[in-house]
Amino acid sequence: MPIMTLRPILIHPDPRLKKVADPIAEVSAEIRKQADDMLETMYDAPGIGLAAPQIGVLNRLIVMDAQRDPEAKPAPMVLINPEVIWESDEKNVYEEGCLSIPEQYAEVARPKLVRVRWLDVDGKTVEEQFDGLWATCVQHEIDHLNGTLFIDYLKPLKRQMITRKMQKYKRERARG
Ligand code: K2U
Ligand code: ZN
Repeated sequence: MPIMTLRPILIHPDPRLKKVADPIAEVSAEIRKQADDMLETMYDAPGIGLAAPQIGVLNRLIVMDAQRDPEAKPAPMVLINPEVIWESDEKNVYEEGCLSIPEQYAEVARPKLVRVRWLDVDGKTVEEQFDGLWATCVQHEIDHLNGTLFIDYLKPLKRQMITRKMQKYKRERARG
């Protein structure tokens, strides 16, 4: 079992969460180590998704496991340079949260179905269609790679309110 490292998750507002992440040129041992660390950090949070910018790494790597059934075994996924190649017109509304915006939730409408193409850890190109919570999650994670947070879909007043709460949360956390 490789040594995995828990990585600190950046909290909004943070300029690194608003940047567009860089494509990954080759799937190296470092990239595979990053993916392992991100999976461990995601399960520890706990969460069902995590994008590299959330641990302060500005490359295009996301991990997901939206398998919610505690009896079923985990279904970890590593998506390198993921891109949405088709999305349904039909929308789905989900009350989203974000590990970088703790304890804030709001309804976001997104395409119900998405087809995504990515590189897997063996450097193979994969294409898959997602629906349900997996579809919501993969779109939420790909947004992170483009510097978009779920609060960017909200009305300005609601977004400002959440940002102010996070600034307070970070001040109090800094004071320890
Ligand atoms: O990217 C992240 O911050 C992890 C997100 C992923 C996510 C957000 C909204 C909807 C689907 C996925 C979550 O914080 S993971 C926590 C969670 C767990 C179960 C259902 C929704 C969110
Ligand atoms: Zn998030």
